[in-house]
Amino acid sequence: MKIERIELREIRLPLVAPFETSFGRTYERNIILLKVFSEGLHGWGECTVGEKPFYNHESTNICWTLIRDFAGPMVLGKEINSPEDVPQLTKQIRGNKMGRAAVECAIWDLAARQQGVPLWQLLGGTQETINCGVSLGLEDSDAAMLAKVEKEVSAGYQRIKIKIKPGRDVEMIRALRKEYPNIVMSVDANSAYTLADADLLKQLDEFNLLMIEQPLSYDDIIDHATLQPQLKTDICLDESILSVDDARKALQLGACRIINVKLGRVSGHTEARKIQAYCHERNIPVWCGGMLESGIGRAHNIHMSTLPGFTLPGDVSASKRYWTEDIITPPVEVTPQGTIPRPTGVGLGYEVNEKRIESLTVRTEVIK
Ligand code: OSB
Ligand code: MG
Repeated sequence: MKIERIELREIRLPLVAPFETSFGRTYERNIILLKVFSEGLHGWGECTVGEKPFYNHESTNICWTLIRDFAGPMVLGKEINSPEDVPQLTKQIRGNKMGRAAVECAIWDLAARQQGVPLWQLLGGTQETINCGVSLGLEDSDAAMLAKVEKEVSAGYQRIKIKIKPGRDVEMIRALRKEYPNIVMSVDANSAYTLADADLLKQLDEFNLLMIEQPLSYDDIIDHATLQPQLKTDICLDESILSVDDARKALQLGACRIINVKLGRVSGHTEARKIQAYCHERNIPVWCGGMLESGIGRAHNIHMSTLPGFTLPGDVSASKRYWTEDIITPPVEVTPQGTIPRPTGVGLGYEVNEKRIESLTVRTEVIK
C-alpha cells in the first residue's frame, strides 16, 4: 500500500473528573487523531501524548509539528508492504516516539481493514478477553480515595492502582489497605522519588502490593537496579522503557520484574510486540498501560492486550470513566468480571463517530 493522504486533527475533550498524578492534574485532554488513506480505505490512530511535557519530553504541540513536518511526510507515498515497515521509514527521528507511534498505529488499523480482519488477528492476539484494572488519580483526602476504590471494586475491576507522591504514600496506602485488605492493589509514583527515599519505599512492602510502578527518575534504569533488591515488592517500569533494548537492559540489571507496555511510549505496535515477545519468552509479566486515551487509542490498547503474556490486568478501562460520550461506538464497556471481550469487527472493530469528532475539533491539517 501507499499512504495517499493523512488527516491530522486535534480534539478537545473534557474529562468527567480531573486526573492527578505526581506530575500534575489534567482536567481536559487535547488529543491528536490521525486518519490515513490508501486505495479507498482508511485507518485511525491516536497520539497518546500529554498536553504538557511532564510525563515524558513530548507534548501535544510538539507531536503536532513532528507528525506534520517529519513522521507524516516520511511515510507518504512510500511502498509499505507491512505496517512493520513503518518504524524503518521514520527511524531517522530521534526520540519523539509518541508522534511516530501515532502514524504507525493508524497504518496498522488500515492494514487490518485492507485484509478484512480485526486488528488483534493481524497482531497475533490470542486472548478472547482482556483483564482490566483502573488507575486512580490522587485526591486530597483518604476518604475521597476510599470512595473511588469502593466504586471501582464494585464495578468488578481486577486490580486497583493508586497514584502516590511524597506526602501521599505510606499513610494513605495504610488507610486504603485497612478497608480493603484483600484486593489486588498497586501503586504508581510516576518518578516522584529518588534513591534517598529507599527507606520510605521499603515501608510499602508491608502492604502486599502487586507492584510499585516507576518510583525513580523517568529516564533511569541503574538506580532502579539498586532499589529493586532492597524491596520485596516487584518494581514495574513504565517511563524508563522506550524499546525492547531498554526492557532487556532493565531485566538484565534486575531493575524491575514487571514491564508496563504503552504503545505511544515505545513507538507503536511493532516495538510493543517485540517487548511482549521478549518478556513472554522469559515469563516476565507485561500489561498495557493507559494515557487517558479517547476511544481510538483505547481500542488500539485493547487489540494489543490480546497478545500472549498480557496477563496482568491493564489500565484499559471503560470509556465512561473518562468521557460523557466517547468518540467511538459502542463505547468501551467492562464486564462485571473486569474484562473486555476482544472486538469482532474489521480493523479497530468500533465505529468512529466522525460527527462527534468534528464537533470537538480545534484544528486540522491535511498532509499529502
Ligand atoms: O503513569 O500510567 C501512568 C495517565 C497519564 C500519564 C501516565 C499514567 C497515567 C495513568 C492513567 O496512570 C491510565 C489511564 O487510566 O489511562
Ligand atoms: Mg505509570
